[in-house]
Amino acid sequence: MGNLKVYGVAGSRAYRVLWMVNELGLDYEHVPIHFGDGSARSPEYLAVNPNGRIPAIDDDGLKLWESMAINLYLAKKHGKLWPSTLQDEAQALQWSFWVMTEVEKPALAALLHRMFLPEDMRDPKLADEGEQQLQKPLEVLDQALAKTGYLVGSSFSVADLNVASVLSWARLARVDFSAFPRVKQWLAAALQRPAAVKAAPKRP
Ligand SMILES: N[C@@H](CCC(=O)N[C@@H](CS)C(=O)NCC(=O)O)C(=O)O
Repeated sequence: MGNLKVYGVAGSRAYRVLWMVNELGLDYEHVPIHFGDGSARSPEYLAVNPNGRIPAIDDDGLKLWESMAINLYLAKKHGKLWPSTLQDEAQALQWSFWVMTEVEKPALAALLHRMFLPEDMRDPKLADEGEQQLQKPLEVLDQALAKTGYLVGSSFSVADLNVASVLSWARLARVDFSAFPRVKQWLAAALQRPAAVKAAPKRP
């Protein structure tokens, strides 16, 4: 079975990877490296991810970082949530790059400035700008979901997981999805999957 370590606390981008390992039903050791306390800068951790960021994995000696790359690797390795054709595989890569380049930054702006930053550091204008910048990608996503209700093929795959895990920030930030009903429903269903619920940070 091998020896898998997942680095990074659930309340970070490591959530995306924890969700994936739960979907795959893998045995793993969770190493809850935090991003705010210097532990991601220790020499031991820098030997896993020289960027000093979470998440990362060590899979039987393979050290890998970048949340989307990790999830694509794990799905392909275990042959689950992984598309069965080259064309669908290409689309899973497409959606994973897309969500990082088109969605992550504005979603994070909305999250930081509506929820995560201390109140005196929040700038509502930056949150609203983030929400505004999400309109076009949300429209693209809504159209893409029209055919089967999933991003690639006709069942839940790594593409849905990668995109939904990033968009979970927009949902937390109370971005208005009412103009994108397919996205709203697809996102709610994805985030309610048992593996996603299990991976989510436990709130007191
Ligand atoms: N593109 C990377 C980003 C990783 C990242 O920035 N993680 C944050 C936590 S969510 C982090 O480690 N921040 C610490 C820092 O930047 O010093 C990925 O998706 O894995």
